[in-house]
Amino acid sequence: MVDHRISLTRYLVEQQRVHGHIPSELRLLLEVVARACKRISFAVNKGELGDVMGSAGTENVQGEVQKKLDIIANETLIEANEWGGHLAAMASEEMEGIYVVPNRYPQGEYLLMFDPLDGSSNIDVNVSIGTIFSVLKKPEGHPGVHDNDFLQPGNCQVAAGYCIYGPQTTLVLTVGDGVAMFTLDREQGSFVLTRENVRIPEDTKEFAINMSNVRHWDAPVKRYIDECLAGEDGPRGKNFNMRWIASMVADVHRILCRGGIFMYPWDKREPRKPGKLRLMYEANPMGWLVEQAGGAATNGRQRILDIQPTQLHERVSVILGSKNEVERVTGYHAEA
Ligand code: P6P
Repeated sequence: MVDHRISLTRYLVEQQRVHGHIPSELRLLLEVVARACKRISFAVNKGELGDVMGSAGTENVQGEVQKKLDIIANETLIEANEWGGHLAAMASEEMEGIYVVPNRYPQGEYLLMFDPLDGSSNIDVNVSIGTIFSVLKKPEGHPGVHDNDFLQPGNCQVAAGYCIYGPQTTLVLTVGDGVAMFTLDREQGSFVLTRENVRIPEDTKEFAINMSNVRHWDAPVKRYIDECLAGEDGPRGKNFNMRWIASMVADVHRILCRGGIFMYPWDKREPRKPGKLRLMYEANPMGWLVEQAGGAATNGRQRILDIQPTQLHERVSVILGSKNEVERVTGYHAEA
């Protein structure tokens, strides 16, 4: 049977030529990122057989123990992208500073940020993990690249996506024309379009939050979750289910596929930290994907994509998913 599904390459060419959404430089960059994700997928799927499990015995800039696969994924993305001529620089959760494309390679006009392997605490227990990426244009007007060039709000992104390494390896992408999903065909070694114009239901009965933190939450979050737990006898008049995979990519993928609300809010364990998740390469790309699918993403008080970054690795409180639920939680913050 001839497979009539279209490839990632054809989808991107059509976004470039037919819809005029993206220039060829960006199309080529996204194809390189996809190839890097394919290589990471093969490394992840080796597991114990590939000497890729466990810790690398080092810490990253976040003070988190690095897994071997964190480093493999980071290096794969850098090696794949540094020579192509599409990028001026990269930034990664695993690296303190920005990585400027070496002079021996042509400089491009894009900035690529990524969390090379999100959810890496799940690597050793065979639970889905993923790569998250975000693309910005380098600001005009000055030669070279400065750290501050990366400090653009999420509403300036020109592309965003993730690749989830689960039972299937699926690349999920937006270039501002809705959300498309591509499943890796391991026989052909290529990503094939399996869903496009993804829509998140505006209502849901499923929330995702780490309940072990309940005693640390702010009142609006506690109010929302208490109401969900009260079920059909409570103010919501319906029962809710809970999911927490502790892999943002997996929780967001579920929400893109069937709706739900994901919350990693500020809590009083470390009151000076606005939240646990990072703005530039987790909340912004996921926030744009969710909005492009008809959902919403706030930090409890404002749209995540409107936040003006002040630091490369800054953290943010994240409430995203089904529009009506996110608006409810954000409304509770406004009332507080
Ligand atoms: P906790 C993974 O470490 C991560 O950054 C996200 O992918 C995930 O949603 C969250 O942290 C899980 O955090 O505190 O539940 O382990």
